[in-house]
Amino acid sequence: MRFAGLLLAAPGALVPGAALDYGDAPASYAITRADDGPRHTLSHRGTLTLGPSVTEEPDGGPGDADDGLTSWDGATATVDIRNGTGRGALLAGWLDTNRDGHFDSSELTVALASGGPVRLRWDPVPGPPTYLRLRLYGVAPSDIQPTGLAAGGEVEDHRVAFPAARPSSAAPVQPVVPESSPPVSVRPTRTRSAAPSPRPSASPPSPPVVQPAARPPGPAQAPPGQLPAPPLPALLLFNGLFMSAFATAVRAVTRAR
Ligand SMILES: [Ca+2]
Ligand SMILES: [Ca+2]
Ligand SMILES: [Ca+2]
Repeated sequence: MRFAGLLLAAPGALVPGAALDYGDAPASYAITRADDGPRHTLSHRGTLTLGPSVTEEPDGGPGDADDGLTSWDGATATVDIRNGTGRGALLAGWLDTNRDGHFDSSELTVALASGGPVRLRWDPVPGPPTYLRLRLYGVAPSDIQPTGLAAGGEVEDHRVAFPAARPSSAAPVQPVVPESSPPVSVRPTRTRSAAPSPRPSASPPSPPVVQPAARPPGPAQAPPGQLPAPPLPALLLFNGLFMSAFATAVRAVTRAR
């Protein structure tokens, strides 16, 4: 992103061996001189800073004192700009919204900074903490980048968090009725006895069907054409009389001889 001509030029301050301010984000964001990390000469020390102060470091790394970010609500960063140069300045901020460990051009927001609080805003990206890089330029850069050398101003890296999502208020649970379902009408329950229903016109009830009981075993039936066998007591009586008559006849014959 180019802003050439947007700001008034300031006296060149890229003096070899000048004191420099670096960033202190994790290494993946590029912070050291070897990685062409962001660095600002301190030519405007005391007149153009993020917050009240700026520190000098030999190289990028932990230990930088950052005091320019005064508030952060998860989408808006409020930055305290101290600008005593009498000229305009430019504030650039990169928020690693996709949390890939790099500041991308799509994550850049800029604002003019004449002094006082300046707000930079991004679309909210709730989730784990991520990093925000602020660069304040006193000289219009030809190409605004999260890395490289700049004359004057300051760079600060901040680890920013996001507020926890508020639990939604418990809404009453509504029964789910498919739209295709027909409306359901509920009839009141009748508490008195119902009117006698008309008797069915069907035929009178059939008599109960009597199942045949098991018959005790009886005398065998004689086949057709034969006399039935006499019952056993009669047969025994007949045999007894026969034997008695036979014995009497035998005795008579014996006496006759
Ligand atoms: Ca500062
Ligand atoms: Ca990123
Ligand atoms: Ca710094």
